[in-house]
Amino acid sequence: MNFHVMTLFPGMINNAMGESITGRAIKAGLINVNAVDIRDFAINKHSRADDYPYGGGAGMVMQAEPVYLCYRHICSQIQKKPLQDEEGIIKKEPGIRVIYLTPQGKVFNQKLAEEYAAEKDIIFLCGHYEGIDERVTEEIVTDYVSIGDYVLTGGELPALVIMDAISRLVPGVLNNCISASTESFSDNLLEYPQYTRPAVWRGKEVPPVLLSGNHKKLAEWYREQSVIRTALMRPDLLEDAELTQAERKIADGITRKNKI
Ligand code: 6GU
Repeated sequence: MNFHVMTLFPGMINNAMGESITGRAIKAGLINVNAVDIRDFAINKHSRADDYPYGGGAGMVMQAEPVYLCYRHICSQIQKKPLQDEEGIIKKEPGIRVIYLTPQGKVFNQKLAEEYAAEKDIIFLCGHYEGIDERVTEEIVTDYVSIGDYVLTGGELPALVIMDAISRLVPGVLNNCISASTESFSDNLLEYPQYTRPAVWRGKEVPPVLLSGNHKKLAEWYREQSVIRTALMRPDLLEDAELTQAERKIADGITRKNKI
Protein backbone atom coordinates (compact mmCIF):
# COMPACT_ATOMS: atom_id res chain seq x y z
CA MET A 1 0.00 0.00 0.00
CA ASN A 2 1.48 3.32 -1.07
CA PHE A 3 0.19 6.45 0.67
CA HIS A 4 1.04 9.77 -0.99
CA VAL A 5 0.24 12.86 1.07
CA MET A 6 0.13 16.40 -0.27
CA THR A 7 0.67 18.61 2.76
CA LEU A 8 2.25 21.80 4.09
CA PHE A 9 3.42 19.80 7.16
CA PRO A 10 5.15 16.59 5.98
CA GLY A 11 6.81 16.23 9.40
CA MET A 12 3.41 15.67 11.00
CA ILE A 13 2.73 12.78 8.63
CA ASN A 14 6.18 11.16 8.79
CA ASN A 15 6.49 11.45 12.57
CA ALA A 16 3.11 9.95 13.35
CA MET A 17 3.28 7.17 10.74
CA GLY A 18 6.84 6.32 11.83
CA GLU A 19 5.70 5.20 15.29
CA SER A 20 4.15 2.01 16.62
CA ILE A 21 2.47 -0.49 14.30
CA THR A 22 2.51 1.71 11.20
CA GLY A 23 6.22 2.42 11.82
CA ARG A 24 6.92 -1.30 11.93
CA ALA A 25 4.85 -1.86 8.77
CA ILE A 26 6.91 0.81 6.95
CA LYS A 27 10.18 -0.87 8.02
CA ALA A 28 8.80 -4.23 6.85
CA GLY A 29 7.92 -2.70 3.45
CA LEU A 30 4.23 -3.47 3.85
CA ILE A 31 3.21 0.16 3.61
CA ASN A 32 4.99 3.14 2.17
CA VAL A 33 4.46 6.80 3.12
CA ASN A 34 5.37 9.53 0.65
CA ALA A 35 4.68 12.93 2.26
CA VAL A 36 5.19 15.66 -0.34
CA ASP A 37 5.54 19.29 0.74
CA ILE A 38 3.18 21.50 -1.27
CA ARG A 39 5.42 24.47 -0.42
CA ASP A 40 8.14 22.96 -2.64
CA PHE A 41 5.85 23.74 -5.58
CA ALA A 42 5.17 27.35 -4.63
CA ILE A 43 5.33 29.69 -7.58
CA ASN A 44 6.72 32.79 -5.86
CA LYS A 45 10.12 33.54 -4.38
CA HIS A 46 8.86 33.51 -0.79
CA SER A 47 7.68 29.90 -1.09
CA ARG A 48 4.16 30.89 -0.12
CA ALA A 49 1.44 28.54 -1.22
CA ASP A 50 -1.48 30.67 0.06
CA ASP A 51 -3.05 34.02 -0.75
CA TYR A 52 -5.96 36.29 0.26
CA PRO A 53 -9.44 35.10 -0.64
CA TYR A 54 -11.22 36.79 -3.55
CA GLY A 55 -14.27 38.58 -2.20
CA GLY A 56 -12.51 39.33 1.08
CA GLY A 57 -13.02 37.68 4.41
CA ALA A 58 -10.82 36.26 7.11
CA GLY A 59 -7.93 33.87 6.61
CA MET A 60 -5.94 32.65 3.65
CA VAL A 61 -6.69 30.22 0.84
CA MET A 62 -4.22 27.68 -0.55
CA GLN A 63 -3.44 28.47 -4.19
CA ALA A 64 -4.39 26.14 -7.01
CA GLU A 65 -1.07 25.94 -8.85
CA PRO A 66 1.24 24.59 -6.08
CA VAL A 67 -1.35 21.90 -5.26
CA TYR A 68 -1.68 21.07 -8.96
CA LEU A 69 2.09 20.82 -9.51
CA CYS A 70 2.40 18.68 -6.39
CA TYR A 71 -0.28 16.34 -7.79
CA ARG A 72 1.53 16.08 -11.14
CA HIS A 73 4.76 15.30 -9.32
CA ILE A 74 3.11 12.45 -7.41
CA CYS A 75 1.47 11.11 -10.60
CA SER A 76 4.90 11.01 -12.25
CA GLN A 77 6.31 9.19 -9.22
CA ILE A 78 3.56 6.61 -9.55
CA GLN A 79 4.43 6.55 -13.26
CA LYS A 80 0.89 7.25 -14.23
CA LYS A 81 0.53 9.91 -16.86
CA PRO A 82 -2.24 12.31 -15.90
CA LEU A 83 -4.59 12.77 -18.83
CA GLN A 84 -4.34 16.16 -20.49
CA ASP A 85 -6.73 17.88 -22.86
CA GLU A 86 -5.71 20.24 -25.74
CA GLU A 87 -5.05 23.13 -23.37
CA GLY A 88 -2.80 20.99 -21.23
CA ILE A 89 -5.36 20.82 -18.44
CA ILE A 90 -4.92 17.68 -16.40
CA LYS A 91 -7.99 15.59 -15.85
CA LYS A 92 -8.46 13.27 -12.93
CA GLU A 93 -6.19 10.27 -13.16
CA PRO A 94 -8.60 7.39 -13.56
CA GLY A 95 -7.92 4.64 -11.10
CA ILE A 96 -6.05 6.70 -8.53
CA ARG A 97 -8.11 7.99 -5.67
CA VAL A 98 -7.37 11.51 -4.52
CA ILE A 99 -8.91 12.02 -1.11
CA TYR A 100 -9.44 15.60 0.02
CA LEU A 101 -9.84 15.81 3.78
CA THR A 102 -12.64 18.23 4.55
CA PRO A 103 -15.41 18.51 7.15
CA GLN A 104 -17.74 18.90 4.14
CA GLY A 105 -17.00 15.35 2.97
CA LYS A 106 -18.63 12.00 3.47
CA VAL A 107 -18.01 10.70 7.01
CA PHE A 108 -15.29 8.03 7.10
CA ASN A 109 -16.17 4.56 8.40
CA GLN A 110 -14.88 0.99 8.48
CA LYS A 111 -16.55 0.13 5.17
CA LEU A 112 -14.68 2.93 3.42
CA ALA A 113 -11.44 1.79 5.11
CA GLU A 114 -11.97 -1.67 3.60
CA GLU A 115 -12.63 -0.17 0.17
CA TYR A 116 -9.45 1.93 0.31
CA ALA A 117 -7.40 -1.03 1.58
CA ALA A 118 -7.93 -2.68 -1.82
CA GLU A 119 -6.08 0.17 -3.63
CA LYS A 120 -2.37 0.13 -4.48
CA ASP A 121 -1.79 3.89 -4.36
CA ILE A 122 -3.86 6.54 -2.60
CA ILE A 123 -3.24 10.29 -2.73
CA PHE A 124 -4.36 12.47 0.19
CA LEU A 125 -4.75 16.22 -0.08
CA CYS A 126 -4.49 18.08 3.23
CA GLY A 127 -5.86 21.59 3.33
CA HIS A 128 -5.05 24.32 5.82
CA TYR A 129 -6.17 27.85 6.51
CA GLU A 130 -9.62 28.55 5.08
CA GLY A 131 -9.36 25.88 2.39
CA ILE A 132 -8.03 25.33 -1.11
CA ASP A 133 -8.88 27.16 -4.34
CA GLU A 134 -11.96 25.34 -5.61
CA ARG A 135 -10.67 25.13 -9.17
CA VAL A 136 -7.91 22.65 -8.33
CA THR A 137 -10.00 20.45 -6.03
CA GLU A 138 -12.62 20.23 -8.81
CA GLU A 139 -9.89 19.13 -11.18
CA ILE A 140 -8.08 16.45 -9.20
CA VAL A 141 -10.17 15.24 -6.22
CA THR A 142 -12.15 11.99 -6.48
CA ASP A 143 -13.28 11.61 -2.83
CA TYR A 144 -14.28 14.25 -0.26
CA VAL A 145 -13.89 12.72 3.20
CA SER A 146 -14.47 13.97 6.76
CA ILE A 147 -13.70 12.14 10.01
CA GLY A 148 -16.66 13.52 11.96
CA ASP A 149 -18.78 16.56 12.68
CA TYR A 150 -16.28 18.93 14.23
CA VAL A 151 -13.72 21.30 12.75
CA LEU A 152 -9.94 20.75 12.87
CA THR A 153 -7.14 23.12 11.86
CA GLY A 154 -6.04 21.01 8.91
CA GLY A 155 -6.32 17.75 7.02
CA GLU A 156 -3.18 16.07 8.40
CA LEU A 157 -4.79 14.45 11.46
CA PRO A 158 -7.74 13.15 9.41
CA ALA A 159 -5.29 11.76 6.80
CA LEU A 160 -3.38 10.02 9.61
CA VAL A 161 -6.59 8.58 11.05
CA ILE A 162 -7.57 7.19 7.65
CA MET A 163 -4.09 5.82 6.87
CA ASP A 164 -4.03 4.10 10.26
CA ALA A 165 -7.42 2.48 9.68
CA ILE A 166 -6.34 1.30 6.21
CA SER A 167 -2.90 0.08 7.33
CA ARG A 168 -4.23 -2.36 9.87
CA LEU A 169 -6.24 -4.03 7.09
CA VAL A 170 -3.14 -4.58 4.94
CA PRO A 171 -2.13 -8.26 5.21
CA GLY A 172 0.82 -8.75 7.56
CA VAL A 173 0.54 -5.41 9.36
CA LEU A 174 -1.09 -6.93 12.45
CA ASN A 175 0.69 -10.02 13.81
CA ASN A 176 -2.48 -11.85 14.49
CA CYS A 177 -4.39 -12.37 11.27
CA ILE A 178 -7.72 -12.94 12.98
CA SER A 179 -7.61 -9.79 15.06
CA ALA A 180 -8.34 -7.38 12.18
CA SER A 181 -11.52 -9.20 11.27
CA THR A 182 -12.93 -9.90 14.73
CA GLU A 183 -12.47 -6.47 16.26
CA SER A 184 -15.13 -3.81 16.64
CA PHE A 185 -17.23 -2.97 13.57
CA SER A 186 -16.76 -6.03 11.40
CA ASP A 187 -20.35 -7.45 11.55
CA ASN A 188 -21.50 -4.07 12.97
CA LEU A 189 -20.88 -5.33 16.50
CA LEU A 190 -18.49 -3.92 19.08
CA GLU A 191 -15.74 -6.08 20.51
CA TYR A 192 -16.33 -8.07 23.70
CA PRO A 193 -14.49 -6.99 26.92
CA GLN A 194 -10.88 -8.15 27.43
CA TYR A 195 -9.13 -9.31 30.62
CA THR A 196 -5.57 -10.30 31.55
CA ARG A 197 -3.79 -11.46 34.73
CA PRO A 198 -4.29 -11.36 37.68
CA ALA A 199 -7.50 -13.43 37.87
CA VAL A 200 -8.59 -11.28 40.81
CA TRP A 201 -7.71 -7.57 40.75
CA ARG A 202 -8.58 -5.50 43.84
CA GLY A 203 -11.36 -7.94 44.63
CA LYS A 204 -12.77 -7.95 41.08
CA GLU A 205 -12.82 -11.33 39.38
CA VAL A 206 -12.37 -12.19 35.74
CA PRO A 207 -15.60 -13.71 34.32
CA PRO A 208 -15.26 -17.43 35.21
CA VAL A 209 -16.05 -18.64 31.66
CA LEU A 210 -12.69 -17.23 30.53
CA LEU A 211 -10.88 -19.62 32.88
CA SER A 212 -13.00 -22.64 31.91
CA GLY A 213 -11.06 -23.70 28.82
CA ASN A 214 -14.36 -24.64 27.16
CA HIS A 215 -14.03 -23.28 23.62
CA LYS A 216 -17.68 -23.64 22.69
CA LYS A 217 -18.83 -21.79 25.81
CA LEU A 218 -16.16 -19.14 25.25
CA ALA A 219 -17.30 -18.48 21.68
CA GLU A 220 -20.91 -18.14 22.86
CA TRP A 221 -19.87 -15.79 25.66
CA TYR A 222 -17.81 -13.56 23.29
CA ARG A 223 -20.72 -13.28 20.89
CA GLU A 224 -23.26 -12.53 23.61
CA GLN A 225 -20.99 -9.92 25.19
CA SER A 226 -20.57 -8.24 21.79
CA VAL A 227 -24.33 -8.06 21.35
CA ILE A 228 -24.88 -6.73 24.91
CA ARG A 229 -22.11 -4.16 24.58
CA THR A 230 -23.35 -2.91 21.22
CA ALA A 231 -26.92 -2.62 22.56
CA LEU A 232 -25.63 -0.63 25.55
CA MET A 233 -23.09 1.63 23.85
CA ARG A 234 -24.04 1.90 20.16
CA PRO A 235 -27.61 0.65 19.61
CA ASP A 236 -27.64 2.49 16.26
CA LEU A 237 -25.20 -0.13 14.87
CA LEU A 238 -27.62 -3.00 15.53
CA GLU A 239 -29.94 -2.02 12.70
CA ASP A 240 -27.43 -3.40 10.17
CA ALA A 241 -26.11 -6.28 12.30
CA GLU A 242 -27.02 -9.88 11.56
CA LEU A 243 -28.47 -11.27 14.80
CA THR A 244 -30.21 -14.54 15.59
CA GLN A 245 -33.73 -14.30 17.02
CA ALA A 246 -32.39 -14.97 20.52
CA GLU A 247 -29.71 -12.28 20.13
CA ARG A 248 -32.25 -9.80 18.81
CA LYS A 249 -34.33 -10.45 21.94
CA ILE A 250 -31.37 -9.77 24.26
CA ALA A 251 -30.52 -6.59 22.36
CA ASP A 252 -34.13 -5.35 22.32
CA GLY A 253 -34.41 -5.96 26.08
CA ILE A 254 -31.39 -3.71 26.70
CA THR A 255 -32.31 -0.94 24.29
CA ARG A 256 -35.90 -0.84 25.59
CA LYS A 257 -34.69 -0.57 29.19
CA ASN A 258 -32.29 2.22 28.22
CA LYS A 259 -35.03 4.27 26.60
CA ILE A 260 -37.13 4.45 29.80
CL1 6GU B 1 -11.27 15.89 7.08
N1 6GU B 1 -10.73 18.29 7.99
C1 6GU B 1 -10.87 19.29 8.88
N2 6GU B 1 -10.17 20.42 8.71
N3 6GU B 1 -11.67 19.21 9.91
C2 6GU B 1 -12.35 18.07 10.06
C3 6GU B 1 -12.26 17.00 9.19
C4 6GU B 1 -11.42 17.15 8.14
N4 6GU B 1 -13.08 16.00 9.60
C5 6GU B 1 -13.65 16.46 10.68
N5 6GU B 1 -13.23 17.69 10.98
